[in-house]
Amino acid sequence: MKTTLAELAILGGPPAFVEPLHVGRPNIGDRTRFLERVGEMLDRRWLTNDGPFVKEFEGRVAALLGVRHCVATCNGTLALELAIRGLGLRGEVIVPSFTFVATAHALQWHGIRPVFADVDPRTHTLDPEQAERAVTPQTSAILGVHVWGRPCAVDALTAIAKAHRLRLVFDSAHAFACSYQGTLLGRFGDAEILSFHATKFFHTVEGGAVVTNDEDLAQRARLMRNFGFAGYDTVLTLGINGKMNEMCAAMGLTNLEQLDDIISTNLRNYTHYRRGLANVPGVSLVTYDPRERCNYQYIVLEVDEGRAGLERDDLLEVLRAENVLARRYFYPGVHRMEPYRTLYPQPALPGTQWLAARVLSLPTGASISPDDINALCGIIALAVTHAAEVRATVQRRRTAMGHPAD
Ligand code: T4K
Repeated sequence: MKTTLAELAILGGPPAFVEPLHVGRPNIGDRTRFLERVGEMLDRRWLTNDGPFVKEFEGRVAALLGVRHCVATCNGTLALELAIRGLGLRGEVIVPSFTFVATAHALQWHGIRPVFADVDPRTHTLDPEQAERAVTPQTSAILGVHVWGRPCAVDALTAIAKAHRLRLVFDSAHAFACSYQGTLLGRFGDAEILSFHATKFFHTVEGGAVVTNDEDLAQRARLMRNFGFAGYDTVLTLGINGKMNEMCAAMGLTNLEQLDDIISTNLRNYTHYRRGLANVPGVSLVTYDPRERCNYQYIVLEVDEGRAGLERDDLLEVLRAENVLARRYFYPGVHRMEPYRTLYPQPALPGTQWLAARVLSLPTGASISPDDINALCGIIALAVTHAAEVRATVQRRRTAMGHPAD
């Protein structure tokens, strides 16, 4: 545990961690069980195309979430695309800019303009009032994102979608096993989409799903996922290859068996971070509502420069020097990325910009121990205690490296 300024790596001390700590280090479930399943798959010689593991996985996810249909896909972005196509979205879709770029890309890829509306900086999710203001005659849907697994204002967005006759989709890439007012997410709006990417607390290596209670949508998504095939030689619609393979489903089934353990580990980590950062001025941990079910997969800080004496980016450099690969999810906001900043005039999104300048995601999951977390929190506390010296050092380094401001 570092206790003096000189020990900080940014001031010349040795890095606290020999191996880098990653934000998205995958959780690996029971290897023996996974390899048994891989063995079964090889023996069966059925590797993809709606195989038995995929069917079992879909059934288990649907049952867990209490939703009628789960259509598993090769990734979350493709699941978004199937929902977009399957629901016939067009024109404009209202979406937050404070999200991973895939949320908007999936729309733009299909010639639909993502219209960015601001988020509520307290919740980090789409502000319903701002979403409603963005409705135009071209709007076909609202696409809300349950950022960090904290649910959007589901009821308010549902009412707006109904009032304007819009489709409502939720990007639940972060929100597997999280609830809204006690009901697990996955059955709200016309559809929700999940990501099971390796960096998610629960993963299938690569994977995703459309979950919905809409029978027609599920049927269309299934068809489109497999080139539109309805039989050996019958193609009913335009389709794509969006299938989940058996290896990924085997990983998913194995990890599902340990879902509760993974969540407990995340909760343990969250509790340690909370304790470790409780008395650090200007550095606050984004909290989760204890009345809701939550996967606790993201540990997110907000850095208030005025109180901490450090900017978020200063802290990022301090941590990187210690071999902690913290991430600025979701900087700078999708509306300030290409192609959106060039293609469309972008509105000022003060809530999004305020957040994008302050947030920092930290490592969690099974690969990080309570001792690691204590050491990491100690580094943050030390940097804030000596904010002026740390800041001066960071600025000198930036100037020496030729980029005075990021
Ligand atoms: N909607 C939302 C709201 C999303 O957050 C995402 C994905 C999507 C939609 C789309 O879902 P998918 O189509 O991806 O299923 C990562 C993930 O790749 C991405 O899935 C995730 N969101 C996003 C928040 O994080 P990057 O570009 O930051 O990944 P990368 O390569 O920088 O990796 C993150 C960290 O994890 C690194 O420090 C390396 C470490 N890592 C990564 C992998 C893959 C490992 O240690 N081992 C690994 O196997 O996007």
